[in-house]
Amino acid sequence: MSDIYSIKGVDHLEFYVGNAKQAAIVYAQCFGFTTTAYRGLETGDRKVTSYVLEQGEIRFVLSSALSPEYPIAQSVLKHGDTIAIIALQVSDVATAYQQAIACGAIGAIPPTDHEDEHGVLRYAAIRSFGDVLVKFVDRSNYGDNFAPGFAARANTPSNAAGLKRIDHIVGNVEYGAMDQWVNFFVKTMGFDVRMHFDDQAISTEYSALMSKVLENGSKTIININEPAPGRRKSQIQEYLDFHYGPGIQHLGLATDDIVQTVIYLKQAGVEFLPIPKTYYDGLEAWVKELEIPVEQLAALGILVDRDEDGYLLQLFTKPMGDRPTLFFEVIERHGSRGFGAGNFKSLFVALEREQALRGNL
Ligand code: TYF
Ligand code: FE
Repeated sequence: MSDIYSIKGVDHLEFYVGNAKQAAIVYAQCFGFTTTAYRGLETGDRKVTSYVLEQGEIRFVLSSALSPEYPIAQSVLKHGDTIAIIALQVSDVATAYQQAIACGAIGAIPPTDHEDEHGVLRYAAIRSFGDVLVKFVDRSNYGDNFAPGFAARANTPSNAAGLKRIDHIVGNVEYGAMDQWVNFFVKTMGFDVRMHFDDQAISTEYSALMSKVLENGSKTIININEPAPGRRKSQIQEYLDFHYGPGIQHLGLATDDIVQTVIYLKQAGVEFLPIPKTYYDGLEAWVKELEIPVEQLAALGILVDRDEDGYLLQLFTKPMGDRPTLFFEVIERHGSRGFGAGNFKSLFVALEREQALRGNL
């Protein structure tokens, strides 16, 4: 299946934000990204301002509107700052688009060739859950620039926080809609379902969720969550209530040195979900064999999990904006291809403590 679609990986994620200039400062100063391209009034764009930020293989585009009727302004009004576009690199945009449409996807941008002095950038987009678009991008005939209309910023890309690549992208959809959207990615883009977590695996005393993991040949991973009924409001429902509909909940960002990454991020002011000290008292013996002492894991609030393939280290930021919607996960994998199922309970208890502080449990 995935061969026909030949998704090569994530090209970038585009955020629609209220103030791209300030968001760019946060991703640069706090998360260690470098601004590599820009469009706005100075480049002749009178509708949109965008900053392209890069670190390792990760590319974020932060866009804001210069007038209220523009779709980005509408998005910000409804969702607050959000990830609006998942852009995937494909080898054949027209085929990817036509296959998706033939399989029931709704078109957003038909296959388009955008030409400038750097060459031809080819793209198209389809709608997915909520207001999120999936964009297909082919930059194989386009030069060393982000896109037409963007001016390169003379910056040597840094890798300041050690963030290397997008490990996984997670979407939240409404109760009862998970399978529909999982099937959408399977049918329209050739993803395979790799794992699922039901509400038994992911429940606390109060609330629950269900989750399925999608993967394609290029190892692009998209997880879809839906709220499950529980005694209190699911964290997924809190997201849906504040995002005003489905959307992207978190990105797992991979590092090869989670200790250095977390030291950098914390020092720069990034706030992480507090993990109770009891989590570290209860760790199994295998954790003592790791290169990182348990005391250091505890001091930084790093979670550990393992399965038959290996282990992983992970931790989660608090929400990035005013609304309890988008957050980030930092993850270092050593063989494990899981998502930290062994941490779900502790993690969700920690998330619910924050949810309660917001009056939303
Ligand atoms: O991506 C995952 O599956 C893990 C665990 O609301 C997770 O990061 C799942 C749901 C959620 C928060 C974290
Ligand atoms: Fe995750």
